Amino acid sequence: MTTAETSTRGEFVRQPNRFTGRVTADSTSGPGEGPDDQGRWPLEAGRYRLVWSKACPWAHRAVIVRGLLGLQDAISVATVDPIRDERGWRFTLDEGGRDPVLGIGFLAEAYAATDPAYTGRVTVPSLVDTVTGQVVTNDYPQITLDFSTDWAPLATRSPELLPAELRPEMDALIEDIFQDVNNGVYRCGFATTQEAYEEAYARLFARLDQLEARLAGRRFLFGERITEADVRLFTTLVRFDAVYHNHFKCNRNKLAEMPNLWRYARELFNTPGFGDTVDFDQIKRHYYGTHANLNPSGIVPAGPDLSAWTA
Ligand SMILES: N[C@@H](CCC(=O)N[C@@H](CS)C(=O)NCC(=O)O)C(=O)O
Repeated sequence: MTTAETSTRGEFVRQPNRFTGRVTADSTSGPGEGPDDQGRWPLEAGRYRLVWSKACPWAHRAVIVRGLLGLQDAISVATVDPIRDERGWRFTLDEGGRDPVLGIGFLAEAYAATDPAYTGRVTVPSLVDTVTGQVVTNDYPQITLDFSTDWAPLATRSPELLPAELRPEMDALIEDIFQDVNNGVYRCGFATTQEAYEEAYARLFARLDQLEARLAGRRFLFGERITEADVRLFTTLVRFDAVYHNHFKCNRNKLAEMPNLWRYARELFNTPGFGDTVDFDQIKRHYYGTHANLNPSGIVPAGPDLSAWTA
């Protein structure tokens, strides 16, 4: 299948993020006002709503970071149905099929309220302003960085997910993890030529081998402390055996066959804020039920046995 996100070589090329607003402490707008002349929305507890799907790794990372930083009272969360219909992400898990705060049935309504001409994919995570109903941002890499920095005045915990002294090395590592692992599994699954698939597969497993070696001498990616990089790697690893190994043909081996990565992923899973945000049922139903080109029957595999995550 060829889409707007397929290159002529059959590679999956992810669309850019349309909305890149920022909520900042130095916005000159007052409470309830829109962005200032530099596009900065005012920081306000309870004003913005994070729309996520439990299935989505990009949205999942935002929910984990929100929890680790203790931003639950500052940023509310709306959960969409893991299965989209032809109008996209929908609030069918909520009473009456509407988000109780935003009052909309589809995330696309917030996109239309922000940019009526928008024709791209409507994506989670999206941070939506409850005052205007507009999308502030769907820029998933920036959202978690902002939670650690701009949102710090409202955070009730301070785990230091982005220690300044680690930033240069961490920024390089999270870029490698994004290209080859987070997005790499999608590049395997959505490739439309053998060549593009094999290239993505080789890069994915070369990177996982490198991370496996890195974790031989480290508890987490940067030693004893959990950082943003761990959150980003975790959301792909936790979906690996349940979905990517089979559905996206990332099948050189399972995560459970890479001892250091497996030990690491399970330790994170059993850390408060990680495993308690994982819903394997919604993850599996989303992927296997959504990509009809990859899984025309829509049948959701019964396995694998996921009990080892909590053992
Ligand atoms: N905003 C990013 C990443 C977020 C993303 O792709 N989220 C997925 C779920 S994992 C989504 O919302 N997909 C909606 C769609 O494909 O229509 C993008 O546009 O690529």
